[in-house]
Amino acid sequence: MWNPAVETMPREQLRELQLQRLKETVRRAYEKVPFYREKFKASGFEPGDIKSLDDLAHLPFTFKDDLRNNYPFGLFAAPLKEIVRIHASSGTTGKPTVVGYTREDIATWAEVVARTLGSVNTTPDDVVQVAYGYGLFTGGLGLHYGAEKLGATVIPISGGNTKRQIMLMQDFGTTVLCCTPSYALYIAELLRESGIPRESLRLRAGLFGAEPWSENMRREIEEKLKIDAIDIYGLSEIIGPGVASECLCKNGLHICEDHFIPEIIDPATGKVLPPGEQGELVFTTITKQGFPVIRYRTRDISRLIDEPCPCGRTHIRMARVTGRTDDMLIIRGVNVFPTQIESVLLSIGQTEPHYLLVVDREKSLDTLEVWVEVSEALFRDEVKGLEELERRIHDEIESVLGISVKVKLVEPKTIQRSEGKAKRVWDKRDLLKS
Ligand code: DLL
Repeated sequence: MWNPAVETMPREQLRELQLQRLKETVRRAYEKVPFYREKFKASGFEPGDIKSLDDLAHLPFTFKDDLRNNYPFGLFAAPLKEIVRIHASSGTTGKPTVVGYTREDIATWAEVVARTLGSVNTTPDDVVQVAYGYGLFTGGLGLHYGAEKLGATVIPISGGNTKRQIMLMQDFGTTVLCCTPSYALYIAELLRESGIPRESLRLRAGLFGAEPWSENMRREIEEKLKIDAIDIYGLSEIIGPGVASECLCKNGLHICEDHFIPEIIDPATGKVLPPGEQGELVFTTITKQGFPVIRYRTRDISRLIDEPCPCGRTHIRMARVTGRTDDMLIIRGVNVFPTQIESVLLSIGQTEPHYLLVVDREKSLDTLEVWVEVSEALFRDEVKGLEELERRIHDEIESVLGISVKVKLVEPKTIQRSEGKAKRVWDKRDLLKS
């Protein structure tokens, strides 16, 4: 554990710390950011009204659109001369959302990422290969600073060039791999194809996040790479990676509650839901100086787990994110998450872990086609075997989703690989609209 004093802090003490920091943050946002001041005033709220943590629920939400409307620096709470770093996440439409960090924020970020790395017992003896993208995306530099703070040896290779990734993994003795789960599988695949013996690697753990993945995908990665695969979560609007990370119990992600207060709300009504109930994650930063965010609607779907964890950490856990309220597919009125389909595919196990969901509209009726790659051997197999597999996948997906789907088995390497976040959905309905 990187910071046992904080990570195992008694909850009562943690709540006191949160309240004090929340008060400071709300005041800072009110005083420094006109957007928050106007919003608070409109809802009849003054910073002095925060008397307990429960009062947070009276504050208005912040949405991604608020960031866009205040592009680029409108929500910064520090002058640009105090901002030492800017990151941005590419929006699907128009301008990116921009975030800024003061020197103190960068230190906070390194601290929370060091905890993420500490969850797999990373020490200065470890060699950490950061294969998340470096650049405006927070993945690369986020993991980088955390690993350096911890004193590990960092390989800042960024994403892509998989052959080189593997060569350096062998030559430099990488022990901890950081990348998206889909890229981890891609690396595993290339390892197998190149006939590289697993013994030539020292790899023991992987910190995977930035996109939704499933328990079955974890199993697949752990088996193929023979490592502990840990789910790590974060978003640039809050800080980047480091917001939450699983411990080796692999049963929910501990949120760094001394820096971020989580809530789960009903996305339709905005009402706060109790621990255990599924809804949309909302975060409030309580230590950030450059870019404090109050009640940010992440659109990510999860639930909070407030039972004690055997690892000894006292910080609350969030369940693995199953999807988003916005990129959740709605097909003929049914909510469909790509991870549900991924789970079915991986549990059947006769296909490769590469798939694409193709959504279309025929005569105003939504259609869903699931393209899945099969192995070379199976593809060359007799048609009957393929038909049987297709039927089996079809039946299982239909029974899970309750809607009809078409399954198409495709040749190996047909579906585009990703070196960053995987693209699992091709929604042709959008194309029809534009
Ligand atoms: O993806 C930060 C990050 C980098 C997290 C590296 C973990 C590792 P953004 O590009 O702003 O930031 O995207 C944030 O990605 O709202 C989720 O929808 C999704 N996401 C991130 N981690 C997970 C995860 C980075 N472990 C958005 N499981 C978030 C599911 C995740 N979704």
